Amino acid sequence: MQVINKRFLTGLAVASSLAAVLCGAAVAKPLSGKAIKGDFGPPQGEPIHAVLTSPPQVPPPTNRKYPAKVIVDLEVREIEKEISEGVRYTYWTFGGTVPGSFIRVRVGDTVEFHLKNHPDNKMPHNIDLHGVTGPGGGAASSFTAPGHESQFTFKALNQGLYVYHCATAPVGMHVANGMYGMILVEPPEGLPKVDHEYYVMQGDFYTNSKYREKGLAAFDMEKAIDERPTYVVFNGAEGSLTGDKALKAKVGETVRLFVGNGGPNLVSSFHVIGEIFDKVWFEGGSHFQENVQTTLIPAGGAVTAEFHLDVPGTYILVDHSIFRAFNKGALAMLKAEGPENKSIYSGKEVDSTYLGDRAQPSLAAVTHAAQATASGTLTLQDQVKAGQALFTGTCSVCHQANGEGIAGVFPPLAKSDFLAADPKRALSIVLKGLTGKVTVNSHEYNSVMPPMNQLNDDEVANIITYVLNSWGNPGGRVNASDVTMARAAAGGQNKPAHE
Ligand code: HEC
Ligand SMILES: [Cu+2]
Repeated sequence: MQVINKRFLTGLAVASSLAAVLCGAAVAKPLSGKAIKGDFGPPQGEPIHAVLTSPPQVPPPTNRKYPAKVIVDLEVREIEKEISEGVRYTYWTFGGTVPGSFIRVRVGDTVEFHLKNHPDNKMPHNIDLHGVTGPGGGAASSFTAPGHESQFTFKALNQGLYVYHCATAPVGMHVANGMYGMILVEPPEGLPKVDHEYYVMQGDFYTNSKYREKGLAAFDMEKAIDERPTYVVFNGAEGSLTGDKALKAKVGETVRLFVGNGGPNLVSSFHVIGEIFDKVWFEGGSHFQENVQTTLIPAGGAVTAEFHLDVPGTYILVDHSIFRAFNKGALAMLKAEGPENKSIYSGKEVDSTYLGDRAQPSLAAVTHAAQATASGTLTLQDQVKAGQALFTGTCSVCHQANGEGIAGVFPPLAKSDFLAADPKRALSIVLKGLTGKVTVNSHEYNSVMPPMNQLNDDEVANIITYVLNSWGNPGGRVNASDVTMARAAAGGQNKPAHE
């Protein structure tokens, strides 16, 4: 688009000068005589091979005071990887990762771009870099069949942070499968030094199976057209930047995030819980805004955001379209270590009530149970472990981790006589919720439990089995088909909300 606009504007300029002087020859003169912004002349020195990095890493600054010829070698790989615990997806990638390799050049550089399409790939691909001045941003010159390589050259005339993506038909499908990344075109003087630079990019994914449904998920064109993503994630997969893989920094340091949005459909309301961006170069451009809470990143757009870390803890990166964060995966973490500063914040590590099961780095037990179910080897132990992991994020908010509840507000599940009297009733309580008077261990409750129908049948069975086998409860076991029956009895309105 940007390219087209620029052409359009140039056209306008030509047209208006034409109108002014009424002479075609006179127009050519001022245009050719003017130095083009961002053109620092021919490349100098030896050609340089660009350092490409995988997310969340960013290549080092160019530290160059002159324009050079920079050679970029980028290989397209089609690979199967996890999009969520136990869920595999076939990604199409630039450089083997989603987002693709980060490219860093200096304004005025002449970039010789080599796009390789690995022979094992099934699809043709190309690349449109938003930092390119020229039709298609390189797309027309880079169409590459599997086992082939294309080459084209461009001069990086505009500084800024730019998205690149595949533009081979069907374009939306190539982008939805992960074919996007970023190129930073540094200003002539480079960027000010900071302690950490990280590369984070959001994307929406459309699968033919439900959210977190284990197994191999395939691309779903209809959902993509309808803009109903199954996953919205940072750096290609749910949990790619949580737990041990969280971004890291120390108190007192300044962090610079290069944040892009590959789309293909959604716009991101990018926010870091517990931080304020000191500066945001919005839309990847040259101006910054200060003291920003949430910044909007268009599909195919980017921002550079900087903040100083004043207190330790875990900061949560989200798309503040918040169901995406808690129910589709758009959640990442930055862990800041260092001394507390109680005058700024009283201090607490992670707010696990806020984060639910996202506070945990892994739901491996849930994945294991799903695999065991598929192979017919599910044990009581598997169910209990999976149920415990799920209980933590779903039920513990109210019933508490130890099942004791909160007196007068949330009834206990530990040694609950109400539960023991009819364990299967608990299934419909989870599916349908519960309102009105209930008496648990001779205390009356008259409150509301919302339906938990975001859980699938396996998950409900495992949670109830865990509850029945914990805290001195009578034991017992519930399986997924019991839940299926309870759901059917509850009527069609209780279909799992996972999509
Ligand atoms: C938002 C708070 C909340 C969440 C989350 C919640 N519950 Fe409840 N639960 C309640 C309340 C309140 C009641 C009592 C409702 C009433 O007074 O009618 C209740 C009642 C129950 C009961 C029957 C009473 C008893 O103590 O035996 C069971 C069983 C139960 N919940 C299980 C669960 C399970 C399992 C989960 C997780 C899948 C869960 N609840 C999630 C609030 C919650
Ligand atoms: Cu492609």
